[in-house]
Amino acid sequence: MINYVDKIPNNVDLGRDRVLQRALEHWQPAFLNWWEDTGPTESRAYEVYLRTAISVEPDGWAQFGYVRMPEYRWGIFLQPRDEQRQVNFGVHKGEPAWQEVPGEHRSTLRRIIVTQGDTEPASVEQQKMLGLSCPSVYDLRNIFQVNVEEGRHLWAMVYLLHRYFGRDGREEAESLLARRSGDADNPRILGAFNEPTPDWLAFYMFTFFTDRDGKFQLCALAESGFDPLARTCRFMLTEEAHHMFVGETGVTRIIQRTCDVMKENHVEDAPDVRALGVIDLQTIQKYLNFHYSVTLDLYGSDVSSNAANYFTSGLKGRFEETKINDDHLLSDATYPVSEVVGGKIVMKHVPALTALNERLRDDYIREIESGVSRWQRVIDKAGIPFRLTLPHKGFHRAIGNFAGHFISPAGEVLTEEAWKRNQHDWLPSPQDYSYVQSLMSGRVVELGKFAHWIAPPQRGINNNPVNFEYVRFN
Ligand code: BYC
Repeated sequence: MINYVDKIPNNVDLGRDRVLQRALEHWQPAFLNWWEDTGPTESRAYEVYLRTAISVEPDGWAQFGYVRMPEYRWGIFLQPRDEQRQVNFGVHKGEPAWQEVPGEHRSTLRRIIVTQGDTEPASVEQQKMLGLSCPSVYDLRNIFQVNVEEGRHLWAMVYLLHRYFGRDGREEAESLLARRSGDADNPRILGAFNEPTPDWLAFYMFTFFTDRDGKFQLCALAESGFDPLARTCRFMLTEEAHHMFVGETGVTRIIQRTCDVMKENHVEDAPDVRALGVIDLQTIQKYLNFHYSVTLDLYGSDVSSNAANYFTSGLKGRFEETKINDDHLLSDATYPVSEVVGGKIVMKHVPALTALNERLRDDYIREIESGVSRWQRVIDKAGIPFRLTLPHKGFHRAIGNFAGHFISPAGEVLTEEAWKRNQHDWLPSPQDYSYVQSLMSGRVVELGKFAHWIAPPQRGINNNPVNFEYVRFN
C-alpha cells in the first residue's frame, strides 16, 4: 500500500532514508512552482474529478475524487520487487537484477533517465493553454488527468535521480524543472516535445501517437537490468494506457462528428464540410501525417551505437524482451533498415544490435496501424469514400537515415523543391491551423454539452454519466 501520511506519498519506505527524504522535500516546492508557472492555465481553484494511485496492485490502484490540482498527491510508486528477477539480456544476462547502479554504466543510465524524465513536464507545458478551449467538461477532466499523471511521471524519474545518482542526480532533477518546451535557449531534449500543441485535434493526435512512444519506450525500460527503473516504468505504464485512450477516442469522436454532419448534409468536399463547422477528413489526415512523423523521430537513428550499447550493457531491452525467443544477445542476428541511395529507398540488413531503435519503431508502427484502421471503420460505416493512410516511414523525418531527404507520403524520393510545393497538401498549413483553432475559440462548460465539432463519448469516467460534473469551477 501507499503511504499517504508522509509529505511525499510513496511505497518505497522513504521515511527510512532521511537524507533522501529531505532532498526530495526540497525539490517538492520547486516542482509546485513549476506547476504553478507552466501547468494548466487558470485551473488553480478548480476541483477536478481525478484518479489517484492508492495501491500498485493491478486491481486496485485508482481512487476517484475531487482534487484541486496543486493539491494532487504526486508521489513515488514502484511495482513490488521480485527477488528472483535477473538481467534478461546483454552480456550480464543471468546475473541478479541490479538494485544499485553499476558504476561503469552510471552516466549512460543517468542520460536515459533524464531523457525519459524530460518528456513528462514538456508535455504539460505543451498543453498548458488547452483548458481554455475545451470541447466539454468531460474532456477538460481528461486533459487534467493526463497532466497530473505526466507530473507524477516526472516524480518517478526524479526519485531515481535523487536516490541513485547523488549530486549529479540532484542537479539533473533541477534542470528538469528549468528547461521549457519550445524555449529558444533552454529547450526540452527531444524534438517532438518542443512542437506546439495548439488545439484539441493536435492534443488527441499527440496522446495517440506520442504518448504511445511513451508506452514503447517505457516497455523497453521496464525490461532494464536496473531493477528500480524497471519497477517504476511498470507502474507508469498502467497510467499511460488512459492517455492513449484519450487520444484514440478523441480522434474517433472528431471523425464520427464529421462523418455524421457530412451524411446529414450530403456533402463531401472539404470546403463544404468546413462551412458546416466541423473538421474535414483531409485536415485530420494532415494532422495524422504530422504527429506520426515527428513521433517516429523519437525512436532515434535507425542505426545507433548508443542503442546497441544500452542493450549489451543490460540497461534498455526490446519490446516484450522476455517473450522473444532468441539468445537475447543478438550476436549474429541482422535486421532490415531502409536508406536512400541514388534517389531510391533501398533496404539493407545491418547487425540487429545496432538496429534496436528501428526495431522498436517497427513494433510501434504495428500498433499504430491497428489504431488507424479503427478510425477508418468509422468512416467506412458512414459509407464515405475516404481512406486515412499512414505516410511512408521516411516522410518528414529529421532523425535517422531519412533526415535530409524529401520523401512524399507515398514513399517517392523528391527534390526539395517538389516536396515544398506539395507540403501543405500533406502537413497542416497555417490556414488549416487557423481553421481548426477558429472552431475552438472558447470553452464548453455546460454539463453534458459538447462542442459542435466533436461527438460525445460513449460513456463517462468511472461509470459516471457523460453529463457528470467532472470539474467544479468554483
Ligand atoms: N530529438 O543514437 P541516436 C514519453 C539525439 S515519450 C532530438 O539515434 P539514441 C512521453 C540523441 O539524443 C518517451 N534529438 O539516439 C510521451 C543523440 O544525441 P547525442 C521518452 C534526438 O540515443 C508523451 C543523437 O541524436 N523516452 O514518455 O539511440 C507525453 C544520436 O542519437 C532525437 C525515451 O525517449 C530526437 N527525436 O536514441 C509524455 C527513452 N532522437 O548523444 C511522455 C529514453 C535522437 O549525439 N531515451 N536524438 O547528443 C532513449 O532511449 C534514447 O535517448 C532515444 C534516442 C531513443 C530517444
